[in-house]
Amino acid sequence: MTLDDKTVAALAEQLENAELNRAPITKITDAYPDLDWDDAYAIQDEIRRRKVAGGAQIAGLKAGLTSQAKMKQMNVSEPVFGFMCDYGACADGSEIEIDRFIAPRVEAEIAFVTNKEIAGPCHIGTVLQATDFVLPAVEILDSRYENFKFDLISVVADNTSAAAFVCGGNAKRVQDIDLRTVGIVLEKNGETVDLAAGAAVLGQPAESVVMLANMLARKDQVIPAGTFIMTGGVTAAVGVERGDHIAVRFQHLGSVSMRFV
Ligand code: OOG
Ligand code: MG
Repeated sequence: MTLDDKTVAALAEQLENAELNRAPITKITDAYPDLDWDDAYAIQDEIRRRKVAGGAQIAGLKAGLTSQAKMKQMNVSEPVFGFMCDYGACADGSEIEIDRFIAPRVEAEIAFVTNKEIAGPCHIGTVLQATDFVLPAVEILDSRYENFKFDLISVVADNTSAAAFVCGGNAKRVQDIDLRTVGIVLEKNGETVDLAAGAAVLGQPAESVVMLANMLARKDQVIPAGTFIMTGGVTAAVGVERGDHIAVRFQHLGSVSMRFV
């Protein structure tokens, strides 16, 4: 950790204001090149504290940069973790105001909902045993940095670009589906723009939950029972504009769609 509490608080405030005012800022490592992981998560934790103090509820947790496609797209090699707020939840099939965002991108994800506490260090067996069901989702990302110019440390501080999410389709018991071979097709305005299989995420999306639990264990935290977890984009993230219709078709899990207005 290189920052004092005052600087953490100031950077968290800058990032939250960038989100609230849709006014992107330069990546924080420009001003603080020596920031480390602990600094980045301390800033993210402070944003979370501010949100909860302001009346928002935490709707779930997320892992990001868990697929080869995303790691390549972002030129990084390690997953990152963040949280989602209740006000980011959008209904399946709904119209979403594009002006809520700075430069939104969408990506297909498989979400887990737990029914038991998961304490790391753990393994995939622990995660599968504690999973109530899985369901298809789309994450709407929005970086608070200008032109998405960021590095891993900056994106963690910015709550991993979390902005909104849509869940839909059919929930399935995790033991009734082979998540590795689930086919996923991302369509924009009726055209296929990307496709993937569940194995794109760390070989099996449940591994994202393992990594999340293990990361939290280093901070003496657990994944509580009943947690909604987005396991990371299986496809690359695709930019959207006003008028765009997005539909993601998940084999066995139904589809998720939305229109940006
Ligand atoms: C970082 C967030 C990555 C995912 O699922 O890979 C993420 C970004 O691309 O802005 O949520
Ligand atoms: Mg994501």
